[in-house]
Amino acid sequence: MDKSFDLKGKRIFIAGHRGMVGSALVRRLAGEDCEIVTVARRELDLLDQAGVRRWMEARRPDAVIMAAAKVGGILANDSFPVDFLYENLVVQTNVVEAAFRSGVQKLLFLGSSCIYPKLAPQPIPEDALLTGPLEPTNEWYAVAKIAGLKLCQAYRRQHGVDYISAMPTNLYGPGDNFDLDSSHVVPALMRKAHMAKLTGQKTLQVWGSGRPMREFLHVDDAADAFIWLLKTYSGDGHVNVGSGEDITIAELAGTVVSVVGAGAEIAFDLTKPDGMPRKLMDVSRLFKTGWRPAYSLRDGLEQTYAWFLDHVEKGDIRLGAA
Ligand code: GFB
Repeated sequence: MDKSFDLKGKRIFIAGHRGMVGSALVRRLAGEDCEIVTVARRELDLLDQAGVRRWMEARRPDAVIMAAAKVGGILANDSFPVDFLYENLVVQTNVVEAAFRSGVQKLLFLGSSCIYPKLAPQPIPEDALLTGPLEPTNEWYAVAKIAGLKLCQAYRRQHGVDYISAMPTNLYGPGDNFDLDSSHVVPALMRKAHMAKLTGQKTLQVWGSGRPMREFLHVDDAADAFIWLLKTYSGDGHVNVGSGEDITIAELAGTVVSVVGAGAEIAFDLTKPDGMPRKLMDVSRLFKTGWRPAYSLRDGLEQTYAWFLDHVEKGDIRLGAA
């Protein structure tokens, strides 16, 4: 099978274009000679199977990128298991099935590094999937994402369509969710450090022990990798997308405090969960193709903090208590 998918003149539907990943895909695709197709949530509810089928049949994109998902940090995942399992299962199934019915030949499904077992070998190779129990704080989301990548694999096997999957590591960047109850660690620590700077607060609360290790990738790098895979990859197996480097949460907190310019000391809140001890992905499958991220973590955090300040000033992000 010819592996290349030329974007020239193609109509590419980005499901979830308002989210952090979807909006990065819109920015990335703006530089390509293709038509970006999106739909507002008020016009189409992706939970509505009949509506998704009708919309897809009417718009008939050439390719689909499935970036719509119910996402959140460790506490949100742990607190709302139904939302993370049900919404993701339904939305992804509706989009993938409707894409197939309307003749879409190329589809990229986006998952997450949390699909891997809690105690997977590090760095985690793609074939560690389904070799052990999942991390309990995010198993609901993980089960949905595993079902999504398997669905794409199944369509590929049964119907010969070029449906592929990418598993990104922990992403951060412009458009992230900065709400402390539902966000991931980077926006949470950035907001807390910013508040500490404003108020002169002496300590910054970091959830858990600070010992878990995480791999971070700027969302613009992730979007670049996704488009690279869309254009060049065609295979049954999913592909890990990461930076290939990880750090402890304590180190991350120190870097965020320094980027923000806050003087606060770091304190650990042991009543909050650590989650996966480590989830560094083996990115050799991706890196062998020649792709590399552009941002260092420090540069990415600085760029994200500048975006955060801009949106605080515009009033899009409202700061309450830290
Ligand atoms: O980013 P995060 O919420 O998600 O948390 P996961 C990463 C680590 O940072 C955990 C710690 O060890 C948290 O305890 N942490 C420290 C904090 N301070 C904070 C804080 O203020 N807020 C948050 N949120 N964390 C998610 C999964 O796991 O990873 C999702 O729940 C998804 O399903 C995502 O897969 C990529 O990395 O633990």
